[in-house]
Amino acid sequence: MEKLTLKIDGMHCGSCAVGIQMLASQMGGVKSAEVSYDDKKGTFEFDPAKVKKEDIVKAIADLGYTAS
Ligand SMILES: [Cu+2]
Repeated sequence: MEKLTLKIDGMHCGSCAVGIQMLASQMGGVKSAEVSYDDKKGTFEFDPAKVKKEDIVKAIADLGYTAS
């Protein structure tokens, strides 16, 4: 299991954070997702054999946010 912390730009309220959190936790291979609107950060725990860091970044970008 690998842990990844991303800086997430483009969130404008707490439900943005919840939306990203829900999307990420529904991805196969992602064990946990915690997104903080206040910190503009997200922490994801994932299985690198099933999902790549780039996949998570892309999924967040598809929602309209910038993860780096
Ligand atoms: Cu929002």
